[in-house]
Amino acid sequence: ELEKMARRGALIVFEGCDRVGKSTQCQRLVEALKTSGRQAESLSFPNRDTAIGKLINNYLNKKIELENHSIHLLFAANRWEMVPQMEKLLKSGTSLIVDRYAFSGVAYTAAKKTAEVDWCKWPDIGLPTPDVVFYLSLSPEAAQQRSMYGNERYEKAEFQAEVERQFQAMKDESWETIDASRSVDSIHREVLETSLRAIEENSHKDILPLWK
Ligand code: 2DT
Ligand code: MG
Repeated sequence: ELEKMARRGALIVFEGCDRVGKSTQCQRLVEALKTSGRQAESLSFPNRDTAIGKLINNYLNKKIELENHSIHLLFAANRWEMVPQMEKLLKSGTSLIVDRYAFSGVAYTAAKKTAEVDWCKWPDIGLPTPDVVFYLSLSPEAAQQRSMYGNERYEKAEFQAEVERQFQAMKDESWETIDASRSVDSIHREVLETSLRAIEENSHKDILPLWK
């Protein structure tokens, strides 16, 4: 019976501080899945291409200032505006490989200490729940040594250390924590194996609402 039902794609999320290798691993994973004949697409948040995303981009580039709660809600809105497209792709059997998601939203705002974690989670309640969250963990010192942080907002060692603490407090046993000091190839092999398993295991399961 199950075999006759359409198989959905998996929602696979990468989280972590800046410079831990999320984007590299996203790219490698999408390529590997496609090469193996599976449908896969990448997506990153913030999605700077939309009207809301352009506002967020101006904030990150320090062209504009926004109040902390206000920018938090824009990041969440920037996820919600992508949900119809995400659901359509997942239902059609395409796996989505996502660079940052609601967990970044919570960690970065909570690190500012102007809003409680529960408040930070609220606007993202009900988003599609990821099938896998890969948490790339690296000490802020090691991240900083990889290359100089750029000029964007948040790219400061002290703030990154607080973001890392927020992620550590938020993560649960369902997350796949990865020591991001390992080589790109060795991380990729582990990520691919876990992702292939998740694609198989979740293909006939419903997508549940996040944090409900
Ligand atoms: P990138 O460097 O990955 O483009 O991220 N951020 C991101 C938030 O503060 N809230 C969010 O909801 C998301 C998705 C993390 C740009 C910066 O935006 C931060 C770094
Ligand atoms: Mg960045």
